[in-house]
Amino acid sequence: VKAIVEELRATGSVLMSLHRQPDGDSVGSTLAVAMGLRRRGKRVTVASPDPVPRSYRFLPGADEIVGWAEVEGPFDTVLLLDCADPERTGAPRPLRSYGRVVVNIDHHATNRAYGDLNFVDPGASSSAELAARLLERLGVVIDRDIALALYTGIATDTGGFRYSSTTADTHRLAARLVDTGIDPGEVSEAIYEQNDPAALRVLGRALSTLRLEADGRVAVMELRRADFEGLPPGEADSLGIVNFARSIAGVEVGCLLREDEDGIKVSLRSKGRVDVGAVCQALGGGGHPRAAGATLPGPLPDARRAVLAALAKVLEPR
Ligand SMILES: [Mn+2]
Repeated sequence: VKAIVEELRATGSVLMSLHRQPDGDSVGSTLAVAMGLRRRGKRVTVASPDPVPRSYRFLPGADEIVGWAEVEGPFDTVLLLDCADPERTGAPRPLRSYGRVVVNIDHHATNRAYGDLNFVDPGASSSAELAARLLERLGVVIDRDIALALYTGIATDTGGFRYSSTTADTHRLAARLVDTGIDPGEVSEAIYEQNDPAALRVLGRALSTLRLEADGRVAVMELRRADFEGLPPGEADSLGIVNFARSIAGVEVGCLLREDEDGIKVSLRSKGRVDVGAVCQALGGGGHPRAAGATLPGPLPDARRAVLAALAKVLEPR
């Protein structure tokens, strides 16, 4: 962290990027650090490969995020948070062509320390938790706006403080953030209660395909392209459809298969006994032990077979 703090103290301009299909942690941790750096007099540009989902557009600075086509360099520093691998930024050119130093801050266990400077802690609940530690080391005062962004990252990546990645430290940090004057109820409403009715209908279609496999230990749902036609990207994701599959009694892994232009997007969620991060890595994807994803070639029934075969290998016999 020391080398990163020194780099960010010395830098004049910073390019940051969200990851593809940005979630609350990607948007929250990145905007928090961007605000902190701007307050220290740095010129900061935040790029994103995909539009910011509607549920995170209330965050200060979200409307200043630009597409990669608008990025003009060069910058002193390229700084990424929550990007398990550099491909996730969707940058059209190698990251090193945008700046002389690439800094990588993340909590994904699959992160391979691809930066020149790396701060990777898989024990952290979220990249926002790491962002808070960094801002503190930079001497940035965490005000209400920064707290709002950090809180959003932590609350979304811990599933509302429900996952076991939530530690006493996570709660202590959240308490400090709430002390700045943010209202957790308002944040929850902004994130979870702005659903598009069309997205809920997509959820309904997914639920209607629910099937139990592997002796009731895997629940699978499917979405075909026609099921979410016309819905802005990310809108259905924000409902956490796959979590409904995991929520069933006796189910260890929830699975959502979704037809996409690149193939079949697979999302897996585990209650903890099965490491779905490893399963998705074997399928060419990645993620966390309890939440991971991969993209497989279609058609859908083939992808379904491949996922169930990969899960059968790791499900311990009862
Ligand atoms: Mn994250």
